[in-house]
Amino acid sequence: MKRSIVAAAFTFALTASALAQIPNADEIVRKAAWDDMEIVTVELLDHHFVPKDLKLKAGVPYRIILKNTGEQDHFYTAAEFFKEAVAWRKVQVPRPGGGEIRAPYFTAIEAYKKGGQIELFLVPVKKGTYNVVCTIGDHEEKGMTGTITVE
Ligand SMILES: [Cu+2]
Repeated sequence: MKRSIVAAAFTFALTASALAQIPNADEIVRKAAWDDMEIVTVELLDHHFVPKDLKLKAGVPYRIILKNTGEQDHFYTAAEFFKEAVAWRKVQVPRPGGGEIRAPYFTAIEAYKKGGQIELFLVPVKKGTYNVVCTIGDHEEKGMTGTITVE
């Protein structure tokens, strides 16, 4: 009986830490070499992502440009990656006429149809493979899925 309580507590601790945000995200963002950041573009089409499978290096600052070149609005949602694997600097819509948003993490990012562009500034921290999906209507069934792998 006592042993199973310990095991349950241990399992809970593991689960809790597995769901945590990156604890020292602010420091990681502050110390990252943003002048040398890598720039990658992900295209959102009707109905797939290009590239479908994105590979990123842990510890490297990135500007990930999400560009919608389709006829419909699309989400690039990677909930687990966004919340648990990344130190966020910001999300921005470029100049002119854009702006930026800073937050501990984001849960969903949408780029509007025909040229909508939104950019993610982040440092991947936690290695692993994370799912990406467009959550609009039947887009997932039509093929709007992918992965982000942090190596
Ligand atoms: Cu979509």
